[in-house]
Amino acid sequence: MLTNKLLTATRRVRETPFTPRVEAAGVKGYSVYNHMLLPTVFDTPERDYEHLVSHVQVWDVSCQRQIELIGPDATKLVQLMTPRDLRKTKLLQGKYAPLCDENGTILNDPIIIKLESDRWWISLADSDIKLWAKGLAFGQGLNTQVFEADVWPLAVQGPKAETLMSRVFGAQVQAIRFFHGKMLRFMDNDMLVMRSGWSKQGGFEIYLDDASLAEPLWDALFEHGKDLTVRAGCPNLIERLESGLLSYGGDMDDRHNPFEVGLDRYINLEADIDSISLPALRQLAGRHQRQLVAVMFDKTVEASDFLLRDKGEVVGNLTAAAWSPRFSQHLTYAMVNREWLDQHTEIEMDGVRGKILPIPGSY
Ligand code: THG
Repeated sequence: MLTNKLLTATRRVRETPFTPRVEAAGVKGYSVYNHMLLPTVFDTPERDYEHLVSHVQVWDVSCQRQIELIGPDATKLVQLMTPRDLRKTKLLQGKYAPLCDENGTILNDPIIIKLESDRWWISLADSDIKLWAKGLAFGQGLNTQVFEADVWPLAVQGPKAETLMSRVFGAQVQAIRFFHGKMLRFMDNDMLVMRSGWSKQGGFEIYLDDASLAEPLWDALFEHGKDLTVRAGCPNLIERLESGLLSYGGDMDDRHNPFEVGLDRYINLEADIDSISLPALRQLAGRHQRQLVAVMFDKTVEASDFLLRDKGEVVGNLTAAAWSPRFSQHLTYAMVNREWLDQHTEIEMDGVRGKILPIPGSY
């Protein structure tokens, strides 16, 4: 099925039920995410971006795998895994919640979705959380099943997403609040539709749980979206940087804690909950030595080494960079030394001036 032979197709790199349509749409590149294909470009990153911020795109984000926890102790297990207080989560509500280990280190930054009182999905970023969850369940003697569900999320993103989704699923989609979901009907099947997605252009994610409906669903979105200029798309580096979204494995990984990357906004240090990372995180609060920030440069900086330099002195590492059409600036994310950060709001790298800003921020 793969046409881009730079990535050899093997059974370890999993296709998705949408792959035939993604291929037919002319995908130009893939990445591998949770051992599954993730499209990365359809035209050019710049043209994909312009289309995303103007129209509506359909994204195969099946690689956002769902780890399902089900059983009497499922709620206990999911709360052990995250320092975000999940007690008030409503049915079919999602919460962006870091997963941290006993040292307060970030293992993943998923969306956690409550399906039933004793049934949860952890909608993963790219790391092998099923093994950690199974180990915890076994080690703690919890009565919970842990498995990767046969679910393939399809995102519909862009300013015209609500119009398109209303045509396919009915006007009910308009009543869905941000990070909440509804079970909606498509071809006599109920599927979870949530207002979410890895862009800030507005949109929804459809949690498809019947692979045989993948191509009919894709085709319905394209048939109803012709006049909306619908096309295939994928998470876009330029858009996500402008929107302040973090990428696990890129901007952060299991060497960082939530304070260093601004995810402490999504944890509840004071909550009276049983979460294995909270004791360590309470100790770490305010003590971190480095910080992820946005650095906006007047002109493109050539940092082939991905080092951030201030007048020649290395002060941090770039984690991502792209030219931003919205700000007409070269927008980068960088992990910087906090002592240096406390004394600087500007930087000069290879003669190019940059401004240092928080993520997410009003750049
Ligand atoms: N959708 C689903 N699963 C996912 C992602 C997704 N798993 C992997 C990855 N993306 C997880 N990372 C993020 C990061 C940010 C957001 C969503 C997923 C996000 N954040 C909002 C913000 O930053 O403003 C809101 C967070 C909140 O208020 O709770 O949307 O995209 N299914």
